[in-house]
Amino acid sequence: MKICRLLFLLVAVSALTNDLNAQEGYVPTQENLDNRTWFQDAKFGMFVHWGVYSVLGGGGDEGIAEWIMNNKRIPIKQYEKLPSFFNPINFDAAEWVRMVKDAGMKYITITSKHHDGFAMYDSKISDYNIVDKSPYGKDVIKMLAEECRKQNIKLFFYYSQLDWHHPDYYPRGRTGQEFTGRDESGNWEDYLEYMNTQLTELLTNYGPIGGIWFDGMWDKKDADWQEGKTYQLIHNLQPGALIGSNHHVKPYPGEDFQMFEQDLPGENTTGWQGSHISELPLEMCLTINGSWGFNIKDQNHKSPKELVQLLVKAAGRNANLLLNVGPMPNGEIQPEHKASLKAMGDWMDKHGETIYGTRKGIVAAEDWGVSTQKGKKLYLHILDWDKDVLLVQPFREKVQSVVFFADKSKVKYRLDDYGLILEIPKNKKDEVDTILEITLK
Ligand code: FHN
Repeated sequence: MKICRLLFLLVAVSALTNDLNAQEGYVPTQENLDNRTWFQDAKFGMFVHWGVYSVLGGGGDEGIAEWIMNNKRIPIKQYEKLPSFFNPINFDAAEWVRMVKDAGMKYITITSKHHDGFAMYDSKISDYNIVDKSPYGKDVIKMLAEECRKQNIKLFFYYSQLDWHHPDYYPRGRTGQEFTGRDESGNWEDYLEYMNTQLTELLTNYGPIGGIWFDGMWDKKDADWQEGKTYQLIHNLQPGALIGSNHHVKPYPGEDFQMFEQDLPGENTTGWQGSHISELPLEMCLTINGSWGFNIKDQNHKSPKELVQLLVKAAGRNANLLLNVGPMPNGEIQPEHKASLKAMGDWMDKHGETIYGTRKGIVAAEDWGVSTQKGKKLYLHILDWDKDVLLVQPFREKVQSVVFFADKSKVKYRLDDYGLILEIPKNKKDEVDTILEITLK
Protein backbone atom coordinates (compact mmCIF):
# COMPACT_ATOMS: atom_id res chain seq x y z
CA MET A 1 0.00 0.00 0.00
CA LYS A 2 2.76 2.52 1.12
CA ILE A 3 4.77 1.74 -2.13
CA CYS A 4 1.85 2.22 -4.58
CA ARG A 5 0.74 5.37 -2.62
CA LEU A 6 4.28 6.77 -3.01
CA LEU A 7 4.25 5.66 -6.66
CA PHE A 8 0.96 7.58 -7.21
CA LEU A 9 2.47 10.67 -5.59
CA LEU A 10 5.67 10.53 -7.68
CA VAL A 11 3.67 9.99 -10.92
CA ALA A 12 1.32 12.87 -10.03
CA VAL A 13 4.30 15.17 -9.49
CA SER A 14 6.49 14.17 -12.46
CA ALA A 15 3.55 14.28 -14.88
CA LEU A 16 3.72 18.03 -14.87
CA THR A 17 5.53 19.95 -17.58
CA ASN A 18 8.43 21.84 -16.00
CA ASP A 19 9.05 24.82 -18.19
CA LEU A 20 6.74 27.23 -16.39
CA ASN A 21 8.36 29.60 -13.91
CA ALA A 22 5.00 31.01 -12.87
CA GLN A 23 1.61 29.57 -13.78
CA GLU A 24 1.41 31.71 -16.92
CA GLY A 25 -2.07 31.75 -18.42
CA TYR A 26 -3.60 30.67 -15.10
CA VAL A 27 -7.38 31.06 -15.22
CA PRO A 28 -8.95 30.45 -11.82
CA THR A 29 -12.00 28.18 -11.89
CA GLN A 30 -15.42 29.50 -10.83
CA GLU A 31 -15.00 27.47 -7.63
CA ASN A 32 -11.71 29.26 -6.99
CA LEU A 33 -13.32 32.66 -7.65
CA ASP A 34 -16.18 31.77 -5.28
CA ASN A 35 -13.63 30.80 -2.62
CA ARG A 36 -11.86 34.13 -3.11
CA THR A 37 -15.17 35.88 -2.41
CA TRP A 38 -15.69 33.64 0.63
CA PHE A 39 -12.19 34.57 1.79
CA GLN A 40 -12.84 38.30 1.40
CA ASP A 41 -16.16 38.02 3.26
CA ALA A 42 -14.56 35.96 6.09
CA LYS A 43 -12.15 38.77 7.11
CA PHE A 44 -10.66 37.03 10.15
CA GLY A 45 -8.57 33.89 10.62
CA MET A 46 -6.13 32.27 13.05
CA PHE A 47 -2.50 31.67 12.11
CA VAL A 48 -0.82 28.85 14.05
CA HIS A 49 2.95 28.47 14.32
CA TRP A 50 3.40 25.12 16.05
CA GLY A 51 6.27 22.70 15.92
CA VAL A 52 9.03 20.93 17.85
CA TYR A 53 10.74 24.32 18.31
CA SER A 54 7.99 25.11 20.88
CA VAL A 55 9.79 22.73 23.26
CA LEU A 56 12.64 25.26 23.51
CA GLY A 57 10.21 28.17 23.89
CA GLY A 58 12.72 30.57 22.39
CA GLY A 59 15.51 29.46 24.70
CA GLY A 60 14.99 32.49 26.95
CA ASP A 61 15.67 34.95 24.12
CA GLU A 62 12.82 37.18 23.05
CA GLY A 63 12.06 37.38 19.35
CA ILE A 64 13.20 33.91 18.40
CA ALA A 65 11.02 30.86 18.57
CA GLU A 66 10.63 28.96 15.28
CA TRP A 67 14.01 30.39 14.17
CA ILE A 68 15.96 28.93 17.11
CA MET A 69 17.68 26.27 14.96
CA ASN A 70 19.14 28.96 12.69
CA ASN A 71 19.72 31.72 15.22
CA LYS A 72 21.34 29.40 17.76
CA ARG A 73 23.11 27.53 14.91
CA ILE A 74 21.88 24.15 16.18
CA PRO A 75 23.22 21.36 13.92
CA ILE A 76 20.67 18.90 12.52
CA LYS A 77 22.13 16.03 14.59
CA GLN A 78 21.30 17.92 17.81
CA TYR A 79 18.05 19.47 16.62
CA GLU A 80 16.76 16.00 15.66
CA LYS A 81 16.55 15.19 19.38
CA LEU A 82 13.70 17.68 19.77
CA PRO A 83 10.90 15.55 18.27
CA SER A 84 11.49 12.92 20.98
CA PHE A 85 10.66 15.62 23.59
CA PHE A 86 7.53 16.77 21.73
CA ASN A 87 4.46 15.20 23.33
CA PRO A 88 1.41 17.54 23.22
CA ILE A 89 -0.85 15.39 25.42
CA ASN A 90 -3.20 18.33 26.11
CA PHE A 91 -3.79 19.06 22.43
CA ASP A 92 -7.56 19.26 21.92
CA ALA A 93 -8.51 19.97 18.31
CA ALA A 94 -12.17 20.50 19.22
CA GLU A 95 -11.26 23.09 21.86
CA TRP A 96 -8.93 24.90 19.43
CA VAL A 97 -11.60 25.10 16.74
CA ARG A 98 -14.25 26.18 19.25
CA MET A 99 -11.89 28.92 20.46
CA VAL A 100 -11.45 30.04 16.84
CA LYS A 101 -15.22 30.19 16.31
CA ASP A 102 -15.78 32.02 19.60
CA ALA A 103 -13.20 34.59 18.49
CA GLY A 104 -15.27 35.31 15.38
CA MET A 105 -12.68 33.71 13.09
CA LYS A 106 -13.71 31.77 9.96
CA TYR A 107 -10.52 29.86 9.10
CA ILE A 108 -7.23 28.47 10.45
CA THR A 109 -3.83 28.53 8.73
CA ILE A 110 -1.45 26.11 10.44
CA THR A 111 2.24 25.32 9.86
CA SER A 112 2.28 21.86 8.21
CA LYS A 113 6.08 22.27 7.86
CA HIS A 114 8.20 25.24 8.92
CA HIS A 115 11.82 26.12 8.03
CA ASP A 116 13.22 23.37 10.33
CA GLY A 117 11.78 20.84 7.87
CA PHE A 118 9.79 18.92 10.49
CA ALA A 119 6.36 17.82 9.21
CA MET A 120 3.48 18.25 11.66
CA TYR A 121 1.57 15.60 9.67
CA ASP A 122 2.05 11.98 8.67
CA SER A 123 4.32 12.40 5.64
CA LYS A 124 5.08 9.19 3.74
CA ILE A 125 8.05 10.61 1.84
CA SER A 126 9.93 11.63 5.01
CA ASP A 127 9.95 10.06 8.48
CA TYR A 128 11.01 13.43 9.92
CA ASN A 129 7.46 13.94 11.08
CA ILE A 130 5.26 13.98 14.19
CA VAL A 131 3.90 10.43 13.67
CA ASP A 132 7.26 8.70 13.10
CA LYS A 133 9.52 10.78 15.39
CA SER A 134 7.51 12.03 18.38
CA PRO A 135 6.23 10.02 21.38
CA TYR A 136 2.86 11.62 20.63
CA GLY A 137 2.78 9.69 17.36
CA LYS A 138 -0.51 11.17 16.09
CA ASP A 139 -1.21 13.31 13.02
CA VAL A 140 -2.36 16.63 14.58
CA ILE A 141 -3.11 18.04 11.13
CA LYS A 142 -5.51 15.14 10.49
CA MET A 143 -7.19 15.70 13.87
CA LEU A 144 -7.54 19.42 13.18
CA ALA A 145 -8.85 18.85 9.64
CA GLU A 146 -11.58 16.54 10.91
CA GLU A 147 -12.60 18.98 13.66
CA CYS A 148 -12.61 21.93 11.23
CA ARG A 149 -14.97 20.04 8.94
CA LYS A 150 -17.25 19.23 11.89
CA GLN A 151 -17.35 22.87 13.01
CA ASN A 152 -17.43 24.39 9.50
CA ILE A 153 -14.10 26.20 9.76
CA LYS A 154 -11.81 26.21 6.70
CA LEU A 155 -8.25 24.93 7.10
CA PHE A 156 -5.24 26.32 5.20
CA PHE A 157 -1.74 24.87 5.32
CA TYR A 158 1.34 27.03 5.79
CA TYR A 159 4.20 25.29 3.95
CA SER A 160 7.83 26.45 4.14
CA GLN A 161 9.68 26.21 0.83
CA LEU A 162 12.87 26.96 2.80
CA ASP A 163 14.18 23.80 4.51
CA TRP A 164 17.11 23.75 6.97
CA HIS A 165 16.95 19.94 7.22
CA HIS A 166 16.71 18.48 3.71
CA PRO A 167 20.07 17.57 2.14
CA ASP A 168 18.93 18.54 -1.35
CA TYR A 169 18.00 22.08 -0.35
CA TYR A 170 21.14 23.07 -2.20
CA PRO A 171 22.78 25.47 -2.97
CA ARG A 172 21.96 26.82 0.48
CA GLY A 173 20.27 30.17 0.76
CA ARG A 174 20.74 33.12 3.10
CA THR A 175 19.94 30.95 6.13
CA GLY A 176 20.60 27.44 7.41
CA GLN A 177 24.14 27.27 6.07
CA GLU A 178 27.09 25.12 7.10
CA PHE A 179 26.22 24.91 10.82
CA THR A 180 23.46 22.40 9.97
CA GLY A 181 26.14 19.84 9.24
CA ARG A 182 24.77 18.95 5.80
CA ASP A 183 27.26 17.99 3.05
CA GLU A 184 28.12 20.88 0.73
CA SER A 185 26.24 19.09 -2.09
CA GLY A 186 22.66 18.29 -3.08
CA ASN A 187 20.21 18.13 -5.98
CA TRP A 188 17.85 21.11 -6.19
CA GLU A 189 15.50 19.32 -8.64
CA ASP A 190 15.14 16.48 -6.12
CA TYR A 191 14.30 18.98 -3.40
CA LEU A 192 11.55 20.54 -5.57
CA GLU A 193 10.22 17.03 -6.32
CA TYR A 194 10.22 16.30 -2.58
CA MET A 195 8.36 19.52 -1.86
CA ASN A 196 5.75 18.83 -4.54
CA THR A 197 5.29 15.31 -3.20
CA GLN A 198 4.66 16.62 0.31
CA LEU A 199 2.19 19.15 -1.10
CA THR A 200 0.43 16.32 -2.92
CA GLU A 201 0.14 14.50 0.42
CA LEU A 202 -1.40 17.61 2.03
CA LEU A 203 -3.82 18.05 -0.89
CA THR A 204 -4.92 14.42 -1.06
CA ASN A 205 -5.00 13.16 2.54
CA TYR A 206 -6.90 15.87 4.45
CA GLY A 207 -10.02 16.46 2.37
CA PRO A 208 -10.87 19.79 0.70
CA ILE A 209 -8.63 22.51 2.10
CA GLY A 210 -8.84 26.31 2.02
CA GLY A 211 -5.44 26.71 0.43
CA ILE A 212 -1.67 26.84 0.77
CA TRP A 213 0.29 29.66 2.47
CA PHE A 214 3.84 29.51 1.11
CA ASP A 215 6.82 31.10 2.83
CA GLY A 216 10.56 31.07 2.32
CA MET A 217 11.28 31.89 -1.32
CA TRP A 218 13.07 34.99 0.05
CA ASP A 219 15.83 32.64 1.29
CA LYS A 220 16.92 31.98 -2.32
CA LYS A 221 15.56 34.93 -4.25
CA ASP A 222 17.40 34.05 -7.47
CA ALA A 223 16.72 30.33 -7.46
CA ASP A 224 14.49 28.68 -10.04
CA TRP A 225 11.68 27.62 -7.71
CA GLN A 226 9.57 26.44 -10.65
CA GLU A 227 6.56 27.69 -8.68
CA GLY A 228 4.41 27.44 -11.82
CA LYS A 229 4.76 23.66 -11.69
CA THR A 230 3.84 23.65 -7.99
CA TYR A 231 0.87 25.97 -8.45
CA GLN A 232 -0.38 23.87 -11.35
CA LEU A 233 -0.05 20.75 -9.20
CA ILE A 234 -2.15 22.34 -6.45
CA HIS A 235 -4.79 23.69 -8.83
CA ASN A 236 -4.97 20.31 -10.55
CA LEU A 237 -5.52 18.48 -7.28
CA GLN A 238 -7.84 21.09 -5.71
CA PRO A 239 -8.86 23.83 -8.19
CA GLY A 240 -10.69 25.70 -5.42
CA ALA A 241 -7.66 25.87 -3.12
CA LEU A 242 -6.32 29.40 -2.69
CA ILE A 243 -2.57 29.83 -3.12
CA GLY A 244 -0.65 32.68 -1.51
CA SER A 245 3.12 33.14 -1.22
CA ASN A 246 4.85 35.39 1.33
CA HIS A 247 7.62 36.43 -1.08
CA HIS A 248 7.01 40.15 -0.44
CA VAL A 249 6.87 41.02 -4.16
CA LYS A 250 4.09 41.42 -6.77
CA PRO A 251 2.00 38.22 -6.84
CA TYR A 252 2.95 35.72 -9.54
CA PRO A 253 0.44 34.21 -11.97
CA GLY A 254 -1.17 31.23 -10.27
CA GLU A 255 -1.50 32.96 -6.88
CA ASP A 256 -5.02 33.58 -5.57
CA PHE A 257 -4.39 35.96 -2.66
CA GLN A 258 -1.69 38.36 -1.47
CA MET A 259 -0.40 38.59 2.10
CA PHE A 260 1.36 41.33 4.06
CA GLU A 261 3.41 40.40 7.07
CA GLN A 262 3.02 42.55 10.20
CA ASP A 263 1.97 45.48 8.00
CA LEU A 264 -1.30 46.86 6.66
CA PRO A 265 -1.41 46.84 2.84
CA GLY A 266 0.46 49.90 1.63
CA GLU A 267 2.47 50.28 4.83
CA ASN A 268 6.05 49.07 5.26
CA THR A 269 7.14 49.40 8.87
CA THR A 270 8.99 46.07 8.59
CA GLY A 271 10.95 46.96 5.47
CA TRP A 272 9.88 43.69 3.81
CA GLN A 273 6.80 44.68 1.94
CA GLY A 274 6.86 45.53 -1.71
CA SER A 275 4.69 48.51 -2.45
CA HIS A 276 2.49 46.62 -4.89
CA ILE A 277 -1.11 46.05 -3.76
CA SER A 278 -2.73 43.65 -6.24
CA GLU A 279 -6.39 43.17 -7.15
CA LEU A 280 -6.25 39.77 -5.45
CA PRO A 281 -7.89 39.18 -2.06
CA LEU A 282 -5.58 40.60 0.60
CA GLU A 283 -4.51 39.33 4.03
CA MET A 284 -2.39 40.82 6.79
CA CYS A 285 -0.72 38.35 9.15
CA LEU A 286 0.10 39.54 12.65
CA THR A 287 1.66 38.18 15.85
CA ILE A 288 -0.55 38.41 18.97
CA ASN A 289 2.62 39.18 20.93
CA GLY A 290 6.16 39.57 19.50
CA SER A 291 6.65 35.99 18.31
CA TRP A 292 5.23 33.54 15.78
CA GLY A 293 6.20 30.33 17.58
CA PHE A 294 5.84 29.87 21.35
CA ASN A 295 8.31 32.05 23.29
CA ILE A 296 8.19 31.57 27.05
CA LYS A 297 9.66 35.02 27.74
CA ASP A 298 7.63 37.11 25.29
CA GLN A 299 5.19 39.30 27.24
CA ASN A 300 4.58 41.83 24.45
CA HIS A 301 0.95 40.81 24.25
CA LYS A 302 -1.11 43.20 22.13
CA SER A 303 -4.24 44.49 23.92
CA PRO A 304 -7.71 43.43 22.69
CA LYS A 305 -8.29 47.10 21.74
CA GLU A 306 -5.13 47.14 19.61
CA LEU A 307 -6.08 43.82 18.00
CA VAL A 308 -9.66 44.87 17.20
CA GLN A 309 -8.45 48.17 15.76
CA LEU A 310 -5.97 46.32 13.50
CA LEU A 311 -8.75 44.00 12.33
CA VAL A 312 -10.88 47.08 11.49
CA LYS A 313 -7.98 48.95 9.83
CA ALA A 314 -7.27 45.88 7.70
CA ALA A 315 -10.95 45.57 6.71
CA GLY A 316 -10.92 49.26 5.79
CA ARG A 317 -8.13 48.40 3.34
CA ASN A 318 -9.91 45.34 1.90
CA ALA A 319 -7.66 42.96 3.83
CA ASN A 320 -8.26 40.05 6.19
CA LEU A 321 -6.52 39.78 9.53
CA LEU A 322 -4.71 36.48 10.10
CA LEU A 323 -3.92 36.65 13.80
CA ASN A 324 -1.18 34.31 15.00
CA VAL A 325 -0.82 32.19 18.12
CA GLY A 326 2.17 30.02 19.05
CA PRO A 327 0.84 27.01 20.96
CA MET A 328 2.85 25.59 23.84
CA PRO A 329 4.57 22.18 23.54
CA ASN A 330 1.81 20.55 25.61
CA GLY A 331 -0.72 21.53 22.94
CA GLU A 332 -2.37 24.36 24.85
CA ILE A 333 -2.77 28.00 23.81
CA GLN A 334 -1.39 30.50 26.31
CA PRO A 335 -4.14 31.85 28.65
CA GLU A 336 -3.28 35.48 27.78
CA HIS A 337 -3.95 34.73 24.11
CA LYS A 338 -7.13 32.78 24.83
CA ALA A 339 -8.42 35.81 26.75
CA SER A 340 -7.57 38.23 23.91
CA LEU A 341 -9.27 35.97 21.35
CA LYS A 342 -12.38 35.75 23.54
CA ALA A 343 -12.46 39.55 23.87
CA MET A 344 -12.25 39.88 20.08
CA GLY A 345 -15.09 37.39 19.76
CA ASP A 346 -17.25 39.47 22.11
CA TRP A 347 -16.56 42.53 19.96
CA MET A 348 -17.35 40.64 16.76
CA ASP A 349 -20.59 39.34 18.26
CA LYS A 350 -21.78 42.95 18.59
CA HIS A 351 -20.10 44.60 15.59
CA GLY A 352 -19.38 41.77 13.14
CA GLU A 353 -22.09 43.08 10.78
CA THR A 354 -19.83 46.06 10.03
CA ILE A 355 -16.91 43.76 9.10
CA TYR A 356 -18.01 40.40 7.67
CA GLY A 357 -18.96 40.53 3.99
CA THR A 358 -17.89 44.17 3.64
CA ARG A 359 -15.29 45.74 1.40
CA LYS A 360 -13.35 48.95 1.95
CA GLY A 361 -15.80 51.88 1.86
CA ILE A 362 -15.94 54.98 -0.34
CA VAL A 363 -14.29 56.96 2.46
CA ALA A 364 -10.54 56.32 2.25
CA ALA A 365 -8.48 55.24 5.28
CA GLU A 366 -7.47 58.28 7.38
CA ASP A 367 -5.66 58.84 10.69
CA TRP A 368 -9.03 59.02 12.46
CA GLY A 369 -10.18 55.67 11.04
CA VAL A 370 -11.52 53.77 8.06
CA SER A 371 -14.78 52.87 6.32
CA THR A 372 -16.26 49.53 5.36
CA GLN A 373 -19.23 49.07 3.05
CA LYS A 374 -21.87 46.57 2.00
CA GLY A 375 -24.11 47.96 -0.73
CA LYS A 376 -25.83 51.15 0.47
CA LYS A 377 -24.63 50.60 4.05
CA LEU A 378 -21.46 52.58 4.75
CA TYR A 379 -19.80 52.16 8.15
CA LEU A 380 -17.40 54.81 9.44
CA HIS A 381 -15.05 53.31 12.03
CA ILE A 382 -13.74 56.19 14.16
CA LEU A 383 -10.75 54.71 15.94
CA ASP A 384 -8.73 57.72 17.01
CA TRP A 385 -10.56 61.11 17.14
CA ASP A 386 -10.80 63.29 20.24
CA LYS A 387 -12.89 66.15 18.80
CA ASP A 388 -16.74 66.33 18.84
CA VAL A 389 -17.02 67.17 15.14
CA LEU A 390 -15.58 65.14 12.26
CA LEU A 391 -15.34 66.46 8.70
CA VAL A 392 -15.23 63.73 6.08
CA GLN A 393 -14.11 64.99 2.71
CA PRO A 394 -14.50 64.51 -0.10
CA PHE A 395 -18.02 63.14 0.27
CA ARG A 396 -20.25 63.39 -2.78
CA GLU A 397 -22.81 60.66 -2.06
CA LYS A 398 -26.45 61.40 -1.19
CA VAL A 399 -27.25 60.43 2.40
CA GLN A 400 -30.56 58.97 3.61
CA SER A 401 -29.67 58.62 7.30
CA VAL A 402 -26.76 58.52 9.76
CA VAL A 403 -27.04 56.65 13.08
CA PHE A 404 -24.69 55.35 15.78
CA PHE A 405 -24.36 51.64 15.01
CA ALA A 406 -24.36 50.73 18.68
CA ASP A 407 -27.84 52.06 19.58
CA LYS A 408 -29.21 53.25 16.25
CA SER A 409 -29.70 56.73 17.69
CA LYS A 410 -29.53 59.59 15.18
CA VAL A 411 -26.26 61.42 14.39
CA LYS A 412 -26.48 65.15 13.74
CA TYR A 413 -24.81 65.83 10.37
CA ARG A 414 -24.57 68.36 7.54
CA LEU A 415 -23.61 67.63 3.95
CA ASP A 416 -22.24 70.49 1.85
CA ASP A 417 -19.56 71.21 -0.72
CA TYR A 418 -16.88 70.82 1.96
CA GLY A 419 -18.02 67.31 2.70
CA LEU A 420 -19.91 65.48 5.42
CA ILE A 421 -19.78 67.12 8.86
CA LEU A 422 -20.68 64.79 11.72
CA GLU A 423 -21.33 65.59 15.40
CA ILE A 424 -19.97 62.93 17.78
CA PRO A 425 -20.71 63.90 21.38
CA LYS A 426 -18.23 62.51 23.99
CA ASN A 427 -20.88 60.30 25.60
CA LYS A 428 -21.44 58.57 22.26
CA LYS A 429 -17.82 57.68 21.74
CA ASP A 430 -16.54 54.11 22.11
CA GLU A 431 -12.92 53.82 23.23
CA VAL A 432 -12.24 51.00 20.75
CA ASP A 433 -14.32 51.94 17.69
CA THR A 434 -17.13 54.47 17.37
CA ILE A 435 -19.13 53.17 14.40
CA LEU A 436 -21.45 55.41 12.39
CA GLU A 437 -23.89 53.65 10.08
CA ILE A 438 -24.61 55.76 7.00
CA THR A 439 -27.40 54.66 4.68
CA LEU A 440 -26.77 56.05 1.20
CA LYS A 441 -29.58 56.98 -1.13
O1 FHN B 1 10.54 33.27 8.71
C1 FHN B 1 9.15 33.29 8.73
C2 FHN B 1 8.66 33.39 10.15
O2 FHN B 1 9.14 32.33 10.88
C3 FHN B 1 7.15 33.36 10.12
O3 FHN B 1 6.70 32.16 9.57
C4 FHN B 1 6.63 34.53 9.28
C5 FHN B 1 5.11 34.46 9.17
O4 FHN B 1 4.65 35.31 8.23
N1 FHN B 1 7.21 34.52 7.94
C6 FHN B 1 8.65 34.43 7.87
C7 FHN B 1 9.31 35.74 8.13
O5 FHN B 1 9.03 36.59 7.07
